[in-house]
Amino acid sequence: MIIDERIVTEAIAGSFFEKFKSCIDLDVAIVGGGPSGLTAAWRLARAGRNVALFERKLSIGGGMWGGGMTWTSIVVQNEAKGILEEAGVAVSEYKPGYYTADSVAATAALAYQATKAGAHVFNCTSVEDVVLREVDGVRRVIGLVVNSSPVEIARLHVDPLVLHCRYAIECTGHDTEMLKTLVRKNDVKLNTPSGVIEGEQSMWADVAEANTVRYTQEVFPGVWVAGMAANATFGSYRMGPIFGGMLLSGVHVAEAIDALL
Ligand code: 48H
Repeated sequence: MIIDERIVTEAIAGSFFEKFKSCIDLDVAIVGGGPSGLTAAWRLARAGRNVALFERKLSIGGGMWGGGMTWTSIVVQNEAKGILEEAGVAVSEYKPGYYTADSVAATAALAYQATKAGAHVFNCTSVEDVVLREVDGVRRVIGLVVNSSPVEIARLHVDPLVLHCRYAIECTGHDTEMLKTLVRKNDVKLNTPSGVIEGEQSMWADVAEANTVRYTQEVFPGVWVAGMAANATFGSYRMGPIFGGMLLSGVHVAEAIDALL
């Protein structure tokens, strides 16, 4: 076979822009490709929803690749073990209720399941703003403003593009970056005790793990928070390298939004 470079170029441009065009009107847009975002993308795509995930970095996976302190093992508790197993990851019991898994295998498996189920993943793409509109008298986020991460990193003055979505999920982890932008640029009140982002507290794994799921909520019309961002938004604790809460939060947000759609 003789390889024609022009066909390679045309194939990449054609297939990418087909994918991008199919995401201009999404059911769900996920911001951040860590474990919570990937799990939500997997479950929503599997439920037949048109879902896209936007990740700033070249690699999706967020904080899961490195396990604890770069030691590539993660821990999940009883309640979340089945999610990893369903994704095809081998888990082994360390002590009753505590399971370990290879962090690289777990991250790769979640990414594989999400893309295999049909989630559209855009790596190297930063969400830099939201689209806020009044719908039936209520202000609501109805879309995302996205840009190429290299543009953002090089601080080039290049305008972004815009996608609409019925729901957005804030999965940017500790930084709650998308929510911070929503609050900074607009006079809005969140569904938190103070009406703003409460901020993350120091380590308390037990409470934090339960709270990650408890605080996986719609925090503003059209915006759900999941994973570490849910904890940080509602003023809960960090939990270290136990990842069950992230996975359970991803499942929970997917089921809740799927039920609303
Ligand atoms: C596009 C963005 C943007 C943006 C950020 O941090 P993550 O892994 O998030 P979670 O919540 O799925 O998992 C949290 C977990 O990794 C963790 O940090 C834990 C358990 N910590 C406990 C502790 O005690 O420290 O992933 C968030 C992703 C990252 O990949 C970012 O690059 C990405 O979001 N991101 N993507 N547009 N504006 N901001």
